[in-house]
Amino acid sequence: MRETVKETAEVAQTMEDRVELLVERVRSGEVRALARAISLVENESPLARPLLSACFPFTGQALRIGLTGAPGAGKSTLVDRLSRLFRERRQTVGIVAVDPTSPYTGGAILGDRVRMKEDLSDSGLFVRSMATRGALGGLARTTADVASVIDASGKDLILIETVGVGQDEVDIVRLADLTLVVLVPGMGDDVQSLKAGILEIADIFVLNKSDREGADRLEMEVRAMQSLSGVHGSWVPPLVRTVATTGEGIAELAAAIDQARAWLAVEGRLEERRKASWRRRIEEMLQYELLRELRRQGLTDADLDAHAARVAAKSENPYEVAPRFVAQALRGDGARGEEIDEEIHGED
Ligand SMILES: Nc1nc2c(ncn2[C@@H]2O[C@H](COP(=O)(O)OP(=O)(O)OP(=O)(O)O)[C@@H](O)[C@H]2O)c(=O)[nH]1
Ligand SMILES: [Mg+2]
Repeated sequence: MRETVKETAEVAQTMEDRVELLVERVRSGEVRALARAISLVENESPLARPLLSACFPFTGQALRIGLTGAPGAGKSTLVDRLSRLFRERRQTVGIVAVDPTSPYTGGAILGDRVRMKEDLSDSGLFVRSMATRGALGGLARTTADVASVIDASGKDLILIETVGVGQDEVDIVRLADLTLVVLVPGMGDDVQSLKAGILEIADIFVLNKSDREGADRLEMEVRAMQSLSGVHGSWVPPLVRTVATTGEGIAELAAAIDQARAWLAVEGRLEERRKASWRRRIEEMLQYELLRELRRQGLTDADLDAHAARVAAKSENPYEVAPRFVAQALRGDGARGEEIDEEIHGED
């Protein structure tokens, strides 16, 4: 009954009022409102941008911790353990798990392996698994925005789990304040085969499954490699051995996180990181907004396909087409494919 009244009222309100109301509910800790707000962001609803804009003033409080590592390294188990420990300390926690989606089948490869379970009795813990459907603006951007909404809900910590396989994942961890790279023994030359980018962003190395054979060797390899990097200035990424399934080493890992947090808190280091992250994000936002504006002016996927076909056939020059699109978007006079065709091909 109450819900019906509320919803009827919502429909009658302007978009701004609806967004404002939703943000209020998110901030008051209403789990359903938070889930709904995230869905709006994930689905790129027209409400997403005003919603994110309204959330923005309330963000920046949470510490964002990214966890990355090979499939099955134990990231979810670690996140589960860590979040329980943080909750015991009365810290509120948000969890975002990014499941990679096969670009070929559109199905989640690892979807059912996420082990974190939302404790429904605990309002201080919020878990969201992101289905990655190859959204328009890129996975990293959507993940950042989802984290912002959770941030606005007042969580102290946000744990972002992502499988470290490609550039997208590097981008995702780059939006974290602090990055944990999870390694496991017995995966052959796995230290060597790890992407350089992933290693550079590691603030803490977690050697999980250290109950397995090869943990000593892995530790030696990481230490050897570490001495070559030194990208973090005065911070030497510690190496923490864990057995996520039993909880061994989790207290040490939390202590390492505390130390990293303390290190970040001085000399404007956290601000510096966030500034770098925003620099990238603003650029991405500009790209996204430009494409959005072109689409709003009528540019369709079919138009883009047609241009791609002509460019591939060498009958059109992309270095002429792209700047013309941009110029038209800025003039706001409609960047339809045909108009550009006319401009390019009309005279002959
Ligand atoms: N022996 C051992 N097994 C572990 C440990 N940590 C996790 N596992 C097991 O490893 C498997 C994968 O764990 P997950 O936590 O799902 O790993 P993940 O990295 O989140 O996996 P994806 O999200 O699918 O990439 C599970 O069967 C866990 O029980 C550990 O420290 N030791
Ligand atoms: Mg997982």
